[in-house]
Amino acid sequence: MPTPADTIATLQRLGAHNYQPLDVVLTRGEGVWLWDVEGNKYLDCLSAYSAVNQGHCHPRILQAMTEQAQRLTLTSRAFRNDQLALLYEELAELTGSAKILPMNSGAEAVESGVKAARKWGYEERGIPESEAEVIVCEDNFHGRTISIVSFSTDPMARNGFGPFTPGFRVVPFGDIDALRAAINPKTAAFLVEPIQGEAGVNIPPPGYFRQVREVCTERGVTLILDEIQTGLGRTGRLLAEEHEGIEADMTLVGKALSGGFYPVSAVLSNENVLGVLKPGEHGSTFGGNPLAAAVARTALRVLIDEGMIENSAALGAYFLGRLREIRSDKVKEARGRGLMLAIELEADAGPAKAVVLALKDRGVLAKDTHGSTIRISPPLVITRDQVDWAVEQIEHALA
Ligand code: IF1
Repeated sequence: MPTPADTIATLQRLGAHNYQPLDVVLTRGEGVWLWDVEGNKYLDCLSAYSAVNQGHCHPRILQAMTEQAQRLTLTSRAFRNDQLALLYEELAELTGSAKILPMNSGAEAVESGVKAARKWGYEERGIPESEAEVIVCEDNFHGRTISIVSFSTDPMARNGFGPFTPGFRVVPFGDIDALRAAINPKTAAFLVEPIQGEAGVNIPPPGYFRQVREVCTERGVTLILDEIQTGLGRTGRLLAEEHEGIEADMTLVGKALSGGFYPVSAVLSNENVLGVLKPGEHGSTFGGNPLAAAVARTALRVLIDEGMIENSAALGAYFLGRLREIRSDKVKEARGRGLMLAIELEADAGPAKAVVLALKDRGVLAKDTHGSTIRISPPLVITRDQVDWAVEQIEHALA
């Protein structure tokens, strides 16, 4: 059995160094808990960036996966299968979508949404061919493909990967006047996260999205909400857009759509935007496969059946309240919605990474972002006692 040091050495030797992970070698997960190869137990406060909302290795999703895996895993979309229609019905009923495009990774859902919105712009809005513009926000994070990093404002995500895909315009997040000014006859869509996750859990001013909805409706711009991280219960509602009382024209989901068992994502839209895609114009080898569909259906079911969304709202409010009670001159602000939380440290409090490392030593796994912010996003099945314990560890780690 290799030692953790051997494992880490092999990962460093043979793996591309596109991550700098914590030196914890995990081997088992159950609910909110993770164990490393030395038997140490951790409370997961990242949930694989919100892909494990249902808790690690949820037994009902595991059962759905193993049963389907013994029957049929992949046919390609050249043929039909008996699981995909069932997933479509579940998603359409839960989200009110009229058309669905199943993909695999979140980035693929983003790319597919932008492709459909551009084509819709040419065919339905008369935008001159190859001149469509998509408006995005500063500090956005939508994935890692070349077109997606083409509109990133993070040098680390872009440097060295040019030349970049044209046709994107950047506006400040939360600034409705900037959005209004950016919209022009070539604007096909506005792509935005309801809450910016990687940017450090940036919540827009109240009413911003209601105004966004009005402006996009008024000017005939497709509103694409990227709910790949905020969706599926993370913010205390099935979709974060519900907090704003609006409905997107196109919604992107992924991550927890499979409960962390399998890459599954989807583009959800009204009739007309996805309606522009004709046979042979878009596709994916694994997109919409029966195994992904069976897993995703159960992942959605357990979110609803086991009250995880309500728990996210209640325990998120409780967790945020407890975080705000912490008396530490290091803490600038605690913020969040549902169980999508963050602690921002004062500029002179030293790197958030130091607190993350101290948390690891106390049995809590969390992630820092942008140097001074610690992301806190446990699985939605967390209990009050576990929140209390986590807050205690956070207080000690800060001290
Ligand atoms: C990494 C960040 C989070 C996403 C939103 C699309 C995607 C993501 C709102 C693409 C993915 C992941 C990617 C992963 C770490 C993580 C992340 F730090 F990178 F930014 F969550 F905040 N839209 N986010 O958050 O989905 O293709 O990855 O399935 O790249 O390190 P994907």
